[in-house]
Amino acid sequence: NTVSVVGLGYIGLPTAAVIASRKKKVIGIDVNQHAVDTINGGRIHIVEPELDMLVHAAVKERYLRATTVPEPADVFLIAVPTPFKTDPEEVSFEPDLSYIEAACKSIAPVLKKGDLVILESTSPVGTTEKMARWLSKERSDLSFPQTQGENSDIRIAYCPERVLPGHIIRELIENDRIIGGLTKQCSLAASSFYKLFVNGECIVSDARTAEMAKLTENSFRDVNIAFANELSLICDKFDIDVSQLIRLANRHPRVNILKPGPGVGGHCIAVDPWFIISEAPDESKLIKAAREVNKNKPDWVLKKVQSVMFDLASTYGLKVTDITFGCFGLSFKPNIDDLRESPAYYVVSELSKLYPKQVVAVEPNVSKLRDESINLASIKEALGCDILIFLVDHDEFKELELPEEKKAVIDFRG
Ligand code: SAJ
Repeated sequence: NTVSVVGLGYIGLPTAAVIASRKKKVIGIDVNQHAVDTINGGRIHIVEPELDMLVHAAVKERYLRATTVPEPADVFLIAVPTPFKTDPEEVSFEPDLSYIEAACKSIAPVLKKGDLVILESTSPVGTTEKMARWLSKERSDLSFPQTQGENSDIRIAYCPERVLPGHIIRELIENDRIIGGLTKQCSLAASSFYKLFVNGECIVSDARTAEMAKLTENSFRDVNIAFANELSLICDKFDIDVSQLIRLANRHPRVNILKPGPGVGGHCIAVDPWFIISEAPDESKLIKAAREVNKNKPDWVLKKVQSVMFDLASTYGLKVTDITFGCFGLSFKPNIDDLRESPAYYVVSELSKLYPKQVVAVEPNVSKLRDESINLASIKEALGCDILIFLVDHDEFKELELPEEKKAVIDFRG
């Protein structure tokens, strides 16, 4: 049996490599010629622990091969991006399914009777049904699960990815999977496919529930982080240490509050709730409010830093243009190099625009930045600044000895 993985990004490539490591023939498809060439050379174009070794071995042993043109296979696994179309004012969001539609169009000509097509990309509810429609429209044969039920000639399922960046390979194998077939036979086919490489349980559901489950998991986390972030604003007003407060409240057997921070970053939690909100705006008021709390947090952080700066200026009789800022952390969460949608990066970048030459940033996981307006520095250099701002709880920062005479320390990560 041959497996074709469409989209060789953060999810598709690790999945292709893990399946290939089970000695299955895998054809990876991507529109990006550079990614295809890199992979065929046994190398990778993204950063993820263990992935380089896995891809290198799979390509060398000829189980994995990448191409830009789809070829016949028995299973097609679609893992392409589903971004959001944002209007210039950022007031409305609309899911952009064009990559899924393009993937369907590209594989339709090579599909044959008995093939299994699985969608893994995070998608609004109803997308798998749309995918089936797109596929049948492209093929002259109209037999697909919605109209033909179990008589359809191909099987279609939605099975969301749920892996944590930084631990993708382990979680791909160990996590339970939700299997959402368009029919019972579709679910059974998808379930037996995942059992090839998944040690977790494969739990059968239906396509719509599986789509909603993925959105629910990330919205749950967003809402819970928003609660912690809202508490941090309230505590600031009451002059209470929010970290200590949460530690105490969490001693209650049924309370488990997450950690506040400068905001929510990454390309999943800050985006996925919109897939629910945009389709059910009247019903998802709490999810929307939580998203707004998290989205507004970086600007609150920026204002907080400025108010500390003005206090410092008046207390020490300093000029604002003489005060220096040492910022600790740029990535969207601890111990990774990923800067996408990072609130820490946003704060440092805005601060650097306001006070050029007064801001330095330490990011132990990144050696070079594209944005030249941010000045990277060593821990030692940053510790020498007037205001120390902790934005990411990297391991390197936890054991720091702060200079005794420090004018101001602002810790947004507890
Ligand atoms: N964060 C806080 N406080 C917390 C926890 C997280 O401020 O207590 C912040 C982080 O600093 C970061 C953001 O939230 O900026 C998101 O980080 P994360 O570790 O919660 O999640 P991601 O985006 O790395 O991965 C999530 C995971 N989803 C869940 O845990 C429900 C992962 O399992 C998903 O596969 C992934 O999204 C995805 O691809 O959807």
